[in-house]
Amino acid sequence: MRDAQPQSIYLKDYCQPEYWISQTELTFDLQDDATVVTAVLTLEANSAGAQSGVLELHGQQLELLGLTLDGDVLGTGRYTVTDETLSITGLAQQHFLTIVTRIYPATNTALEGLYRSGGMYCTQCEAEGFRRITYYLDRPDVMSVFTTHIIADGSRYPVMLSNGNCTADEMLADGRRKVTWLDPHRKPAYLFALVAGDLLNKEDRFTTMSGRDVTLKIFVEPQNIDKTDYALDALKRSMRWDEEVYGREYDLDIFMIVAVDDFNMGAMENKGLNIFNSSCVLANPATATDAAYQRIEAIVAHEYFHNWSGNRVTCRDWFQLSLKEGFTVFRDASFSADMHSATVKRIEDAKMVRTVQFAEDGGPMAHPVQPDSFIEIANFYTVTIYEKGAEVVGMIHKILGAEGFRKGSDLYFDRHDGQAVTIHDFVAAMEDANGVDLTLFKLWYKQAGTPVVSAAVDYREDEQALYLTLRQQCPDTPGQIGKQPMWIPVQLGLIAADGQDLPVQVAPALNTAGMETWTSASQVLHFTEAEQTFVFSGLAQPPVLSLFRDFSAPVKVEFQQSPQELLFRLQHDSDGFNRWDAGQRLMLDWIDQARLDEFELPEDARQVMVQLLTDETLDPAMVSYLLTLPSEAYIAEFSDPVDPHAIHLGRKRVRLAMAMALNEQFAACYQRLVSHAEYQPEPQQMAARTLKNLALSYWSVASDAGIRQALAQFGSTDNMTDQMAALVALINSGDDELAQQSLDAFYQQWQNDSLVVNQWLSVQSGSADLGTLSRIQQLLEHEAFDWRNPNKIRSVIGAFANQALCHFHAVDGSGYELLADAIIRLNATNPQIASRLLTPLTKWRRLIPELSEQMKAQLERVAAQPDLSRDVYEVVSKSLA
Ligand code: 0A1
Ligand code: ZN
Repeated sequence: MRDAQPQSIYLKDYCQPEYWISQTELTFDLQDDATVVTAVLTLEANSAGAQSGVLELHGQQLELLGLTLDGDVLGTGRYTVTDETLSITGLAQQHFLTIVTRIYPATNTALEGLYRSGGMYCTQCEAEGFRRITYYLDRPDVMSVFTTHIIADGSRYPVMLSNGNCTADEMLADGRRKVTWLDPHRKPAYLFALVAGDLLNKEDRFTTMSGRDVTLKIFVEPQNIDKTDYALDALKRSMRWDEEVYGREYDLDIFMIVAVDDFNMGAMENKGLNIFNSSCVLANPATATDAAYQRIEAIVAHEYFHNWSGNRVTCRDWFQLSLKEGFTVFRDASFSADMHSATVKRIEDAKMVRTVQFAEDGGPMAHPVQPDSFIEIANFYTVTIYEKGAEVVGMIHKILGAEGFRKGSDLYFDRHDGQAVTIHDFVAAMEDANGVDLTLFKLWYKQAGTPVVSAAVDYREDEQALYLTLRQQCPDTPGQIGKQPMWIPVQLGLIAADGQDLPVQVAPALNTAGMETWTSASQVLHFTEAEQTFVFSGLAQPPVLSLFRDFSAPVKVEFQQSPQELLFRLQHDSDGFNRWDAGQRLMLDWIDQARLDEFELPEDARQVMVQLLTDETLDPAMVSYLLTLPSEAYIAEFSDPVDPHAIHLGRKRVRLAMAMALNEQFAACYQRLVSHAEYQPEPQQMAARTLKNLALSYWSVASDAGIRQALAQFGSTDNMTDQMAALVALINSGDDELAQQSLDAFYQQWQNDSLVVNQWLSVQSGSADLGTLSRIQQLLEHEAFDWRNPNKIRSVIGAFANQALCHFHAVDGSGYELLADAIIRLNATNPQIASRLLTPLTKWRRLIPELSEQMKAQLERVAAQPDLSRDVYEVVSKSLA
């Protein structure tokens, strides 16, 4: 909690520490009421640091029990303790410092540092949690070799884990057990981890490309032991992929994953000991949906890939967070693309960027991929750092090509192995390995906001040429007024009237930045100025332009195309991403029209959709995406001002119109895709289920036969993908009694499986039909709800505020009030979760006035609370500024 106004920290103020910590030896004495931590630090003066002889260590919520320097107790005159620091004066070049602290894991509800989850102990140290364990230089540029001793009652905590390799396991005289782990790799404190509990594990092995035999283990609470196979398989596939695609292999003899129920985020890449939110690792066919399986695969890969992009090469300071996160998201996205459909993965990612990241970039928390200041770093684990950061790395990949990018990543890893570096170092490796100058490109890291690119075309019959004029402009964002033009890679194609791609010939030498204007193989234009005209020649007919294929840059595009051209591209564009994009634009237009009046599906569109639904040669996952309406949140990003009720109405009408016009085809498509094969979480089956269940959702909107089919599927299936899809269809049926009966049956069946209960909570809380205020209030009182568990909070309050938009935006402001109440409550117990829940309220300026004012009033109410955490204070104060 804060005592004074929280202060910003600035990138420009970075300086190296005065001391390094070469060795860190920790002893954890896990007792019932408290844990005593003894830290022995080997301090060495940094010749490049200031030479004041003062060491200022970070520490929070610690009880200091003892302090010795080189074996002598430190006199009180030599050190000062504040709420957040321990300062020691009069130090020389080298010392052994021993610090004894007491901490209280059982009452740690913030879930940072060492805490208890169920019957186990676990840690979360990124970004600044280690300072809740002992006094330390808790900053990522201080890297140390860690030895960890864990002492506990061996019968209650038979499993005791930390980073690295287990080097000793002994019984103490008092009957307790002491286990020792040594991690030979130097690492910052944020990668430290400890786990102790009564856990079971599933084990496997992996042989690396150089022949190292690695033991793989996933630790879980006993009831979850049948849910580890998929993650273990995903881990092995990730390890092989990183060897094949990046030439990176694993570097310890053991790699462990632990599943915990109480976790603020998805997972954490602690060296050799990844800790996962149980929802991001545990799965079996009966309890996890296909979407959950894919999420697990992606997160297992993400955390594993961090072993190189994050751990071997880490961040100098937290302003460089995207160095590891943007790059690692790019890596896990490429992995998922290789495992499933690359186009579908691209669509998924673009949806996320357009819906969530563009919103952040256009709101009060907008920040560059490399921020230049923050109040609370935990607030900067954002879609901008992660997803936009990944897009920026992806643009470098587009510019350099796969081979050039690999040369750059090899140089980066080799040059900086074992170091804590900056985003600048990453880009420099890419430049040096390829002989290119990316100075202009680096603006993507520095400038916040989403560039808007407008395009105008002029076909000149006499020249048989198409003139394409592009203009770019990036809006002002908090603290950044007047942006410079950026280097935007524009991948494009020209389509002939028969639907085939035309050869693209561009007039040369219209470009800067030392790149060829046109890379014909990748068909990427380099658009680097505020306005540029590109001329395409040899065109006997005016072509249809397909711009920003493969979502080649995270920009907003203003380019008028007629409904006929959009429909044509939905049918013929050779770029799968742009087929989808054309369809979405068309649907956005329909939804816009349908806000005002009843809607009927145009006949030409109906015909194209019939074709899609009946062509069995198409990838069913792709067909499903092409026929899925944009979400209300996606539509909101294309609306100004945002009227959530009009969006809801428009979307509902279009959905009904599509369902009615294609009822027969949806029914037939469903029947065709019903399978009696045993469930497997593998790509082809997943793709078929995606389309089958989309068909069911439309079918059941328009006819009783569809509802009957949903009911049959609900009661007969052996897998959660089909059961959940059926449940959603029944909820959307409009028959409240049927919806409630189905929900009751579902709860009856799954009440003992906490992860399934979370799905049960969120399917109601996020529902446009059911997610009313009174239901949310009931769920908050339900036996299954727990204010200490972030997954439960996300399943009820998060789902409500982010998905059940027509209820959250209730005109009387009651939805906003409920959210603000939750935030105020959580501010005191779990500030990170409280702060994350604030996101929907940060959008108040974009709403229609009657809603905007009510939302603002709730933000003001939060702002007026005493004892705001730094996390909540930062978001609220920036939102109201
Ligand atoms: N580095 C992790 C994400 C993470 C960040 C912060 C956490 O606690 C505050 C936990 C996890 C990742 O990228 O997966
Ligand atoms: Zn990460």
